[in-house]
Amino acid sequence: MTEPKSSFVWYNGKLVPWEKATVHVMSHALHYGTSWFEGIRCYETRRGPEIFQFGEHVRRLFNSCKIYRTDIPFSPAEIEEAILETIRANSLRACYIRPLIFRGYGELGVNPLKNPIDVVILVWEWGRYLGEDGLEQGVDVCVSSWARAAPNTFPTLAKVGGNYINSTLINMEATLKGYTEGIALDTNGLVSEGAGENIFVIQDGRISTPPVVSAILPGITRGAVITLARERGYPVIEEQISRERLYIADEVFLTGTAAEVTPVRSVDGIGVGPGRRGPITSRIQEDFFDYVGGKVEDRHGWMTSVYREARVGA
Ligand code: PPE
Repeated sequence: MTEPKSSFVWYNGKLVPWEKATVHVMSHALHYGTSWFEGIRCYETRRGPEIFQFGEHVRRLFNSCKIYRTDIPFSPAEIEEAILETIRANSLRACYIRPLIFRGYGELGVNPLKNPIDVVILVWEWGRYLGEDGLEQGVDVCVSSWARAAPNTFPTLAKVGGNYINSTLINMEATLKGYTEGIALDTNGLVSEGAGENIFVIQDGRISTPPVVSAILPGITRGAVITLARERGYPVIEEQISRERLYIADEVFLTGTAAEVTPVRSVDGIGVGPGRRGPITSRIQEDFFDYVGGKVEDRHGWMTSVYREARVGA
């Protein structure tokens, strides 16, 4: 396990050396989970380094903060520019990008409103989230005994630090039992998502994925994969999915910025289809990696060049 690291971190408007990007232990976020973040990937393409779905991620970051009445002290264009600057300062060509907004050191107590809103941007090289083998062979997952948040408890559309304490329970349970990842159900007992990924189920050539009301984070990779699959002519529907459909599916796969498109080969020890990556999953993986790798034209305008001219008036 190597610790993530690069040279510079963007911290409230300035680039600082990685080692200097620290917080006081009295920071609100450390005590109460009051942080909002994104995970974005920059890919090395034939056209140069490009960020996948840049605008969508920055938009979701602002929406996550809006739900929690947190005004980011920078505009979306300034955050975008800061991200580009951070990648360039670190001379990275392919990396994972983690903008993080958090309530800092001010008062203690659950009311966060008087605490400062700090903004950091971290970039580093992050390889295969669920393992290199996982992408080809598929991963083994289990259904977690932990459910996702009930409606009107922890808003799942917000990518907020506090929500991830649930993800850690799901992932720890799975990995300590020898699985690569855990799949959570919602409080109705229907399939929701992985600890850090959305899930797709394929049966008889039809692709299904849980809808937003199944307590999912509506993934940006999920959205792109739905578009790519439909372009290939596969019907994709958002529908509530019962647990047992995972056991009888022909194919199952996970999507996420970190996880990309990863096949699932077993659920609770039951082989999915023939127990290896299936043909539709392979096709979708290929389409996804061709797109983000710049092997095909950027027909949807999903890619943003890192070394484009700096925007005027950002
Ligand atoms: N659900 C959850 C709970 C989730 O954390 C992610 C992303 C997704 C779905 C997929 O969303 P998207 O990346 O927009 O396609 N998880 C991020 C963090 C993972 C981590 O361990 O940290 C990610 O993939 O970047």
